[in-house]
Amino acid sequence: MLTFPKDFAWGAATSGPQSEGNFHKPNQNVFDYWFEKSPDDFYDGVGPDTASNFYNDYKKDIPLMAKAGIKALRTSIQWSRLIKNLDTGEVDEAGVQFYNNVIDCLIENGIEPYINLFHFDLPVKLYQEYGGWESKHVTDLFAAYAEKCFELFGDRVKNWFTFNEPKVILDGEYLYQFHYPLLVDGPAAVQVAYNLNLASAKAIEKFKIWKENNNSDAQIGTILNLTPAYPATNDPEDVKAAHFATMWDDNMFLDPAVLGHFPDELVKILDDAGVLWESTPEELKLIEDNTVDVLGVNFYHPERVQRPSVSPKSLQDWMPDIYFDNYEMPGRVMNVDKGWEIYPETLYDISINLRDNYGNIPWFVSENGMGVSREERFIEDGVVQDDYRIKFIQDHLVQLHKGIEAGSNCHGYFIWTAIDCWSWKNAYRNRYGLIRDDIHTQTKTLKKSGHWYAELSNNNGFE
Ligand code: BGP
Repeated sequence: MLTFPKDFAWGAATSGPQSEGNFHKPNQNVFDYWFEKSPDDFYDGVGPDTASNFYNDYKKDIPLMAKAGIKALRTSIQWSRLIKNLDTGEVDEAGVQFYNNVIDCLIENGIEPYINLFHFDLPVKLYQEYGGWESKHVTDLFAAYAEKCFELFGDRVKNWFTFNEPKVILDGEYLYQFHYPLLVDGPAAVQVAYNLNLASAKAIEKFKIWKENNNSDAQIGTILNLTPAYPATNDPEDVKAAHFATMWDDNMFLDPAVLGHFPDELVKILDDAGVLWESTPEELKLIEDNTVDVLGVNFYHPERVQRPSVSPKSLQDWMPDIYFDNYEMPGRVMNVDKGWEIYPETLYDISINLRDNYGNIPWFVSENGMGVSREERFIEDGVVQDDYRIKFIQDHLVQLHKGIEAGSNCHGYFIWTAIDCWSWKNAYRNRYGLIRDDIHTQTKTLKKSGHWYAELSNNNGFE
């Protein structure tokens, strides 16, 4: 039996834009806007409007989550739905009511709410009017929105998070064109990275004041997708490339969030390349003073990296691609449907890295999961027989447990996701849920993994 520490949180993660659907919309977010403009960019032409219908179904969905053993749910508030006037911060009453209902319903069902404030869903107006995350004004608006959330829901929410996967915002929106506005602009991506760190610190500053004034014992963190890079060979050029990739993909957010400063080496490289962000000493001090209490780690796959093949001269502008290339390691185990490598050992490496280099910060796995297409193939007796997902979770938990035994301060595991949900661009192609959603009828049923997860969570471990 592999037993986890007492009070280990067995959870699931989702997000507002991917689950709620059919929401009364005081504002559009970038995904609403993009889908309306170009439905063909989305798999099967399916957009975020329906998602898994959580807005209408939460009263049925939440008890089902409890049945799958989920004791904590990480979801997000949509800025575009909660705030009616994005400049003044005036709230939308229907939005406030909905999030109040959800939080209450979770608590009534014995599920601890973990609330994240931003899951890629920028209100499109803030992009169109101010340039989105390139603008420092938007970082102030974000902090004001965060403060509003603490005031509205802080009497019941004890676990807050500023951002989900800020690195994906750069990758998707400013470098590799998989999220709106589909730009290719390396220098802007660098500024956005800085501004997202700044926005997180500003929200944490507001949180601390709110916490003090309200005598609260809540905590705040951020959620990072860590993808440590392993070099293709021991050749110093490959090792150097992997070192840069880890700094760029992980440490650019991990270091400021936990240690309060950017990695000196990365700052020097960006400065030498003439693309370093604009910062002020006051902002850097704010980042230093407002580190996280807790870290959420989304882990899906590591990176395999080799020396770069791109010559800087072949690019019009600076891109991180001049420092490293991805490497398709022969023989690696792949989730073919999603195209991601499966290598649970990295979770152990992350545990040890956080223990040794980040002050053994309290952390939890805030997302980990397996996306599989056409799961109806595996239905028997009305239940998806997803043994592959159970094995995937077990293999990752073995490595996590090893990390905890070695002293890493991990206190939870959150599967992505509770109920099959809508995914950015992929729509419903890859399903991740412990609970199947028949999207034609919005009928939701536990998969085999849902029944198994309930046992796991009730036993605090597995045989
Ligand atoms: C993470 C995101 C989630 C979720 C998940 C699965 O990066 O935080 O929002 O979507 O990945 O990825 P996908 O839905 O693209 O298969």
